[in-house]
Amino acid sequence: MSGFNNNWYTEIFAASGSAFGLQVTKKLDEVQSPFQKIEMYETTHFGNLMVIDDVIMLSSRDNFLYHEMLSHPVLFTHAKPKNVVIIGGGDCGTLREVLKHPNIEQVTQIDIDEQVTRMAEKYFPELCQSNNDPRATLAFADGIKFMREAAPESIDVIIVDSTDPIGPGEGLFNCAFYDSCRKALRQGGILVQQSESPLIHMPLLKAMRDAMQDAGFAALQTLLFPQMVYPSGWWTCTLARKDGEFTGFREADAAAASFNTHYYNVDIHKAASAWPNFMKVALQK
Ligand code: SPD
Repeated sequence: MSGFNNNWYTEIFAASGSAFGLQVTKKLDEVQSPFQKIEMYETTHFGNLMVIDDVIMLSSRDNFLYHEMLSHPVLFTHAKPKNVVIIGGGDCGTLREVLKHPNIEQVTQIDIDEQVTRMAEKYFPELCQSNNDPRATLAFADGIKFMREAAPESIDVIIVDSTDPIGPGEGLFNCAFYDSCRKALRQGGILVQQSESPLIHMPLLKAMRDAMQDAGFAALQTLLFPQMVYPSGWWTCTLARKDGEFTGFREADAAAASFNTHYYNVDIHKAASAWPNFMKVALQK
């Protein structure tokens, strides 16, 4: 069973017969919110660690990989993004990355669980440093309902920074949700969602892509990146265009970006879209 034992936090991935562990100096906190159990640990080498319902969400040391890849590729692919909705993302790491883009005028973050943000403010203050940016609105509500009720053609970019598809995040991985997102996007709009490990979650990745296509998205692009604290250490996000094709990204703008990133750059963006052969085989229609 996943959990804290003998100064190690270990997450067991039973379906793939594997596990990942981090050495812990102390348990910092545990809260049972109305939605989920949230734990915080201080680790020996990875800074603080957030675990939700026994699944590792982020560490201080390596969250930049995930948060940058969920933000910058989609924002440099959209022709002119002005307003962004983040579904989930309560630790505010994705929000911080999005707000680095000076052309973004408005970001609304909808996480169902306020407790995640309150604990991130305490244990990951660096991720919450832009929460008071006047362009940002933090709401604590049901992201599925929010998207269902969103005004048609009102959003440029939707970022789904969710947990795995169990618990409160489950309804963020199906055709009905993607259909709401597609309707809420403006022409040229793009959805991006974390889409799990290519090595051990291929059926889920395929099901997500199929559901996005069934919901009417015109084109998909799955990007790969490393993420040590998630199962297999290799992760993906999938972009879905409301219309048109993926024909590249605003490379010159990305190269001239006025802000710092630890992982993302033009070469990484290009490389992230290269698929290994096993993915080409598994995901061909
Ligand atoms: N297996 C865990 C996947 C969790 C992905 N979301 C993490 C949220 C970080 N903002």
